[in-house]
Amino acid sequence: MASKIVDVHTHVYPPQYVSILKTRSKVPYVRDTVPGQPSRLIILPGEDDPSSESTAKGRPIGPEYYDINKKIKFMNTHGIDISVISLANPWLDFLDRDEAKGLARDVNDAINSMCDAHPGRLFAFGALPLSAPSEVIVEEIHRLPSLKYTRGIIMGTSGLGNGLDDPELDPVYQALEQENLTIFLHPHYGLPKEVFGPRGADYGHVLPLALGFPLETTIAVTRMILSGVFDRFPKLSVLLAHSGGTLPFLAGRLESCILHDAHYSGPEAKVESRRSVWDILKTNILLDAVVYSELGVRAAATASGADRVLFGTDHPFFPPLEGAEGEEEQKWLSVTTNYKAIGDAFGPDKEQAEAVLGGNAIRLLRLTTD
Ligand code: 5CU
Repeated sequence: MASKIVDVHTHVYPPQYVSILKTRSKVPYVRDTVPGQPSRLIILPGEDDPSSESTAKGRPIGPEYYDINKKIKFMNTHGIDISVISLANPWLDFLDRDEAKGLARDVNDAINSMCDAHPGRLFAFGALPLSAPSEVIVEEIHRLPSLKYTRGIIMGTSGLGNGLDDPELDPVYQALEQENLTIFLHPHYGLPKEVFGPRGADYGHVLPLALGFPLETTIAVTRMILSGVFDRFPKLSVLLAHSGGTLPFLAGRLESCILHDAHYSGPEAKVESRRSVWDILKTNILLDAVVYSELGVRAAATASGADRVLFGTDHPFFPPLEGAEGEEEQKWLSVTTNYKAIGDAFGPDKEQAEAVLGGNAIRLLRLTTD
């Protein structure tokens, strides 16, 4: 039997979520700017800053962002058998604490229903009501296994507002570990725009997306490691977007800094049996292969093992610059680049390439329904 191709990094905004974005006047929002042209999706912090001419208008949003049939067409065009769909950023982070619980349930139910409409083709990562009290978050985590297709949750780097090393998150990590739900850790907030300098805006979204996103993920997961999250929750599973940002490359330096820092403090630092960064990478971390280069895929596979790297596309982001609209048959450069990177990284070792393309996801995320 031919091995299956599974996309673990692919997003959707259910229609009720888009309706909320349409009512908003602050980021995140959806705006009709030019009559006859697609609406614009404005989601990133500062993206509506009028002084940043090149990014101020966000990106066009068409049905590929909310119509699940478009996702299936995209999958068919690119030979993808199964997609693990997740709400796109900024998830539910911006909601008031009173709205978060209800919308989390609605969004998670809606995404699960999308999967139900295409049996065997779709699974899901749910979203958490992170602005609600932690009991509410934990309640939603314990409800998720009742949704037939949900295998984990997607979340950003802010946690409850203080990042992922916040001890207040322990009940959340505990519930996720208990329910065997993988965290898909995905960036959104980037880096302060000052680090990109006064000319940053001249380069469009290149600096925030190519560097801000991966560094944000790297810092967030490093804070989890340093604060002992993986020592307290040794079975926690975290899928890092964009091949872990720069973690595979910097893991050695991180481990060395830990070993040489007399001021690395806190109870976690004193535990004799502190788990090394390498151990965590090979036990708790999964890395997607959304890195667009052979070198990046090899680094991911070296750091975490080729049995822990998983193909992804980032659909519907990064469409072809021209001709995307109405051209469902057209293959996307962002996808073909990732396919090629995997093929080149493993060369004649077809087994490893097939595992990264699908086998790993099926095994690690339990992508069967019987
Ligand atoms: O292009 C972008 O801004 C994005 C985004 O916001 N989220 C994502 O997953 N990919 C690209």
